[in-house]
Amino acid sequence: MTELDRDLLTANHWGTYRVDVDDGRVTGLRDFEQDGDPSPIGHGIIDVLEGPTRITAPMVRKSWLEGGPGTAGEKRGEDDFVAVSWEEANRLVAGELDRVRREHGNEAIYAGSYGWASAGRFHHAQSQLKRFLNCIGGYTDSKNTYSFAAAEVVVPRVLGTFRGHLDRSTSWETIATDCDLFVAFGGVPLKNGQISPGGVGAHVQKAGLTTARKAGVDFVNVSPIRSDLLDTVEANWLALRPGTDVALMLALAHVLVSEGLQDQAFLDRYTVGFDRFAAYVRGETDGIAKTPDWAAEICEIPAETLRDLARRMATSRTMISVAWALTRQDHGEQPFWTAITLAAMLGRIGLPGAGIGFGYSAMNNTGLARRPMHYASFPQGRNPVKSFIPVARVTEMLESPGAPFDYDGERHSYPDIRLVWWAGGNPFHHHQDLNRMRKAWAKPETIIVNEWCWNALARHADIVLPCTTALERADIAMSPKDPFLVSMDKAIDPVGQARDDHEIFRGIAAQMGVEAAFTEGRSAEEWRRWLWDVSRQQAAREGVELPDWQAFQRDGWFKVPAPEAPTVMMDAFRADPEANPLATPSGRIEIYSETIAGFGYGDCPGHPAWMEPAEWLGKAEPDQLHMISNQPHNKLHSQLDHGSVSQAHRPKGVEPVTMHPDDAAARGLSEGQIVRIHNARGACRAELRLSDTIRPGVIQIATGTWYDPDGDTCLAGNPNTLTLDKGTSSLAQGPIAHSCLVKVEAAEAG
Ligand SMILES: Nc1nc2c(c(=O)[nH]1)N[C@H]1C(S)=C(S)[C@@H](COP(=O)(O)OP(=O)(O)OC[C@H]3O[C@@H](n4cnc5c(=O)[nH]c(N)nc54)[C@H](O)[C@@H]3O)O[C@H]1N2
Ligand SMILES: Nc1nc2c(c(=O)[nH]1)N[C@H]1C(S)=C(S)[C@@H](COP(=O)(O)OP(=O)(O)OC[C@H]3O[C@@H](n4cnc5c(=O)[nH]c(N)nc54)[C@H](O)[C@@H]3O)O[C@H]1N2
Ligand SMILES: [Mo]
Repeated sequence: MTELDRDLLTANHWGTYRVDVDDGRVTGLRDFEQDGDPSPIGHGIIDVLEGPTRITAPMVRKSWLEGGPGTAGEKRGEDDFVAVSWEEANRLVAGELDRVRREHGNEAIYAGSYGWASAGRFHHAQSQLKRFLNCIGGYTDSKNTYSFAAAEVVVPRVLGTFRGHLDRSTSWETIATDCDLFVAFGGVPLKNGQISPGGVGAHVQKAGLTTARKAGVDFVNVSPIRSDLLDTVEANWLALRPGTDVALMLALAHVLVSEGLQDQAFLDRYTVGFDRFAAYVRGETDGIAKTPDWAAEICEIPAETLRDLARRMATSRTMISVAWALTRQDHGEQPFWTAITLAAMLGRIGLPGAGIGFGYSAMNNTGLARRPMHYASFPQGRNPVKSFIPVARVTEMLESPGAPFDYDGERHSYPDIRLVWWAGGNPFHHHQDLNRMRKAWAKPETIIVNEWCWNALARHADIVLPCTTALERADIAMSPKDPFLVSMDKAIDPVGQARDDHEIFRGIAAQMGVEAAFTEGRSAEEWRRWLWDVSRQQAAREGVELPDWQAFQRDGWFKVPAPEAPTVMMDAFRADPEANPLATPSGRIEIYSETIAGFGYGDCPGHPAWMEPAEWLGKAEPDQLHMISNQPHNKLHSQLDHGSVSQAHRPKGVEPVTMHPDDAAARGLSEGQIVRIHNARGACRAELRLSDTIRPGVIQIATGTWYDPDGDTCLAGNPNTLTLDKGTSSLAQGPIAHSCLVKVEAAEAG
């Protein structure tokens, strides 16, 4: 499409690719030559750009169109859709927005619209949606993420910031040179390193791990799943019960305290509240000493193994790595707080290759040496509406308007939502207890969705506005988390009547008389130039010269030079804690937080503590199993689940579930069989895979399968029919997908 004297490029959260186009159609993607470890995920888009799953015209649910807003919400997901023109769609949407804001106020519009959308800096669906709604009076928003909400709220109380430290994760280089022992809670599964939000130029996670191993680093994989660490790093596997990491870490702390192995000088200089934590560990406050024998009962790792590990950690340069998954469980605030405390006791925070790492397990960018760049974002404007929810409280909000909820020391109440708008996220993927959510989803008067494919979200909407994919529009992949800046070229024309999200909102803005405020008079091309030029100025202030727009377009990509020295998290604080205090009340690491203690929450006390999760193997019925629904290796969440790469792993049309052979034998189940996973909340079908790489008592089924409900059962295998919808605690109210007990039986034939 674009007249360029080079191969076309595209970029997304899973990589950068060259695009082959023939006669107006995308015929293939080729791996980016700068990427030594490319991800296959991208190739899954080719066969679904067109065809029955593509939304090619604005669509309105029949009952809504005939009966108006609020008609037969319970038929969402079952009703037929009627195609309408864009003019008609714009008229319907504008009229309904105007009605809702006049009758109920802008607070009645929920547009938290959580989700990953696409990688481009301009066509970021949420930013487009939020900017548009801010032009017409605002909306109720959401706070925090599904990834690690608990950490986003608790870690700033303990370390002053969470994201600030995450963005300065200690580089893999220093792990190879300065680390002896890498203790990975939740492992470092290579499947996850395929991803980086906003784009990936070159994948480095595998090289980071293998180089460290070659340099002599010993690995410990604390996880119910052995394959959470690459075989070649020869990790020692501690197959704990899910949800019991805090008990295990407390036992390590107990060994350190009782053998006097903690680094008291570090604790004295850099932390507050250690004594109160130590008293709890010794059992002085609750009568329970957190000994290895105590923990062994809870996590089912032998006490002797825990003693040995604690002593090794005390005498080695140790990196404690915690997977984000540990926050997505009941009391998910505690694992990171406990891990930080343990790392402080070892005294190596702020030194190369050691200390604490948040999420080497999660993203390609964790541990990737890169400069701290700042780029321009598409401006969202100001939202005059103050009402919000913690992101994972969406079902409760729809169920209970006006009901109070606690969050981070404050009490708020749920708004009365009449209109929901989602653009660039999929709650029928990400939310827990989908059968419950689906009932609550029937309540709003109108649900509007921008989507490109007929997934469960689109099928459960009233008005579906068909958007383009990245291949149908021009953009820039420019993430401060990756050194590669990539031109996302327009490869083909929009499929059917699909429009870019920006163009969708421009049309509705025009209908409502706010087009000039929405566009500021700039075309899409002019916005891209603006984003580049402002980013270029900001980069210059960091001492990095980005090419001008023409040169960038000519070359297609640019790599920001690597920093001169590797990154070490919290090195400045360590070097001089008085000059570089943390942004906590004490300026130090708060092992005890007066602030949190002051909130008086029974489910989140003033120091890290073990609290039994709502569901775990310690209080399971004999035939119950713990279900881990982790990230899929063959896609990003639900994106491209319908594409060839994802479908190739699902020959029987249902998602595979992994089970230990002993658990299968006890149930008379065998490899390849279709099973039914169920609990009181619902059920899903899955194809059984047997493996001794999973701990007995635990099953693993990836998230991402498109929800396909038949009553309370998902026929395709979406595990969120089973997960529990409850907040981590009154502090963060984060999601807890990983605290979930289920039963498994053979599926009925047919
Ligand atoms: N059980 C369980 N559940 C989980 C998790 C878990 O571990 N276990 N993990 C959680 C986590 S960490 C996360 S981050 C969430 C992820 O949840 P989401 O981010 O909501 O999931 P995605 O499937 O990435 O949703 C992105 C949606 O945007 C659409 N899209 C893509 N490009 C565009 C575009 O240009 N415009 C528009 N309008 N739409 C576009 C896609 O088609 C897709 O429907 O899931 C959470 N849910
Ligand atoms: N391919 C691919 N990569 C992705 C994503 C994707 O959808 N696909 N999603 C991205 C996103 S949005 C996010 S937030 C990150 C998430 O990154 P993570 O949260 O780190 O990813 P998960 O795969 O959910 O979990 C990592 C491992 O933790 C283990 N685990 C689960 N529960 C426990 C527990 O209680 N204790 C211990 N010790 N281990 C446990 C599981 O075995 C799991 O494999 O991944 C990102 N990377
Ligand atoms: Mo996430």
